[in-house]
Amino acid sequence: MKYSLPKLPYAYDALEPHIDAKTMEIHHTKHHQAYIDKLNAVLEKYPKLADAGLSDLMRGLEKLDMSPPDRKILQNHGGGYLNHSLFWTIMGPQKEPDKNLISRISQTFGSVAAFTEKFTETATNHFGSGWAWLVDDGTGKLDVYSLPNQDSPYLRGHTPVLGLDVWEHAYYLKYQNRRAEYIKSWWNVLKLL
Ligand code: MN3
Repeated sequence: MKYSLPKLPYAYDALEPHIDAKTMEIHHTKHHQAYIDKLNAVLEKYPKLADAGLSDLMRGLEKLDMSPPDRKILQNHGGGYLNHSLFWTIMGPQKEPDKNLISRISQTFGSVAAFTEKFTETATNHFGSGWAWLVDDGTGKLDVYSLPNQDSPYLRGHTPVLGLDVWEHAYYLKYQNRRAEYIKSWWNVLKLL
């Protein structure tokens, strides 16, 4: 198997009370694992793609020699693998501010507070399952938008910098329908800002 579940860099209960241990455990061991299993299964059918990096496959998805249904599986489950792999690493029980990122955000959005407001609004208003993203557009410029399902910013040629999972599986046990509350609380466990 090519892809495997990355180890969580902290305990399942490390993000309490903002994200509960049960949600973290199910999210990591069940949801993330399921994306990986389906990603590996589809890649097994295309040995020629085995050595390519997943972000490169996403960037060139439309040009890959695959059947349309398999291409969709790669988009969904490759995206699911990449998105969650990033998500675990940008969170943590302790703040570890990234000075370079903070400076870039301040330059682009005016201030970290203005960025936080824009990102929160984007995540809150996203309809249905998906992610809010802070991306580097490839020219060094930062941008904020949301994408549906597990679509990766790499599909647009952008590099994901920060992502917030707003699928219900990310918050439903603790927050039920209160997505806005989950998003507000999430800033406490985003370690980089
Ligand atoms: Mn998820």
